[in-house]
Amino acid sequence: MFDSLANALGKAYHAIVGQKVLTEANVDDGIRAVRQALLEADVNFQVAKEFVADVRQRVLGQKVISSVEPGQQFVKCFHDSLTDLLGGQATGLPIASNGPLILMMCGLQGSGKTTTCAKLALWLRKNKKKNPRLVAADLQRPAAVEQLQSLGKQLGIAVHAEPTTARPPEVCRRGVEFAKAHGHDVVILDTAGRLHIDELLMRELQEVHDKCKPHGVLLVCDAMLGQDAVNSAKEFHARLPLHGLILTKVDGDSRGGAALSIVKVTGRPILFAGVGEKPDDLEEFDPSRMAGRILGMGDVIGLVEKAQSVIDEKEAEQAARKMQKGQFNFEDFLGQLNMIRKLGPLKKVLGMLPGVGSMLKDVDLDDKHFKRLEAIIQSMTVRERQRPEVIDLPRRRRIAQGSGNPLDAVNGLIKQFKTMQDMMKRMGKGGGLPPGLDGLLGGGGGAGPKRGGGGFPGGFPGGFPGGGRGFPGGRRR
Ligand SMILES: Nc1nc2c(ncn2[C@@H]2O[C@H](COP(=O)(O)OP(=O)(O)OP(=O)(O)O)[C@@H](O)[C@H]2O)c(=O)[nH]1
Ligand SMILES: [Mg+2]
Repeated sequence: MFDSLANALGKAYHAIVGQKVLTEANVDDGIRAVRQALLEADVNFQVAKEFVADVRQRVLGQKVISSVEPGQQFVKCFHDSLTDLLGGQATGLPIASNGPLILMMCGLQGSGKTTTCAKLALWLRKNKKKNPRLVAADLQRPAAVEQLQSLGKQLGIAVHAEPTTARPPEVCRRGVEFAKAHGHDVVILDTAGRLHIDELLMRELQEVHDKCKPHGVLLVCDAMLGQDAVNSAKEFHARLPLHGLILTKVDGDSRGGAALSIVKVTGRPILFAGVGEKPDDLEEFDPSRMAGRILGMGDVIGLVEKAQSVIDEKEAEQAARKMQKGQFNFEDFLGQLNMIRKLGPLKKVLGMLPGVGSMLKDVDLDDKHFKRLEAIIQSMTVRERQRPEVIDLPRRRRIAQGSGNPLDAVNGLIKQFKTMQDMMKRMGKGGGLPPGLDGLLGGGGGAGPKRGGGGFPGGFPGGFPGGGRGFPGGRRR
């Protein structure tokens, strides 16, 4: 997602990171590189132009803070402009004051409406404890009704469907009535797609709108269409009052042009992003977080949220306490490894950490590697795990043999563990966080690869837990 943009922007700000002072000349060099990166990412020309003017003004207009490097200041301005471009604050769904919340989906053919209806229903059930009902109002495309029904069945979400001879506005109206009568608190209307904005279907949408009075019309846009998605969104908005946008197929969009232009062009916020074909591949869209991701600063909040959902808080807190006292041992380490494993494919998780992306190419941290670490720890006796300092050479040899690993691997793990222990002790004494983790806490927005470099590999496996509630020894967000 946004890979090429992130790379190009990375180059742009690296031109400035490391400069002793910010002058108009070197700012302009950086700005030129940014403009180039945006245009290559298929960002609307006008939007790119205004954006760089905004960054420039912010950079040159700010006071020079002596304790902050110019490069970091530049990144901060850049991040703020990008956040504004993406909509500033995160916008939620509308609120229904009485009766069920009625959401109407619309969009071009194949943009992902039906899939997104199901994803959103699932998201609302999981995150907002809602009891949604879907309404199959696409009677245009054969099999559209079955598609929604089958998704509903798979996810255990109720679907209102009628014979294809019915009229969509009537189906929607009855769907809403039915939902009210059966205690559903959300109704999502899946309307027919169109190749482009045509009169007949537009009128149908307006009729659905008049009959059902939805609290929000959500336009589903395929990010991979780039500027075409932006243009059609503009046209839709001229015909129907949009509450917001849902950008789909963001996973397949390495350029990011649509995401970066659509809010500015339509004046409507992006609420959610579809990041895959599976029902739970839907993310709430947060401009600041997305800006951080694009800048390669890591999606810190995303990581913390994800961690919260899978990490056993009690266990994590216990581990954090032990760490602070310098009592962290291999058994705790194993527990931590397992928690991290639960966070999903490792690289994806690590990719969310500031500065880690660039480190990954040198550090072999795939799941296989973790399995190996696990095998080594499991070949230790209980005493060895609890008191790592007793592991002398003969023991190391035995552990290597027992776990089917070379001695080097055992030595490497023990060394890494010791580094980590030292670091934890320092953190416990209030000595501040290692550079990588400092960035993880959003310290000043300047945690580019430059500063993040030293945090891993020692820091992450141990430094992370406490997960749910802030990090040991660290500031809270
Ligand atoms: N990779 C990826 N694929 C997606 C995403 N959202 C939808 N799709 C795929 O896009 C295709 C079209 O999705 P639908 O939900 O049927 O689109 P639609 O807008 O309802 O299509 P019509 O009803 O024909 O207008 C399907 O193959 C989906 O799996 C996404 O976020 N990422
Ligand atoms: Mg559909």
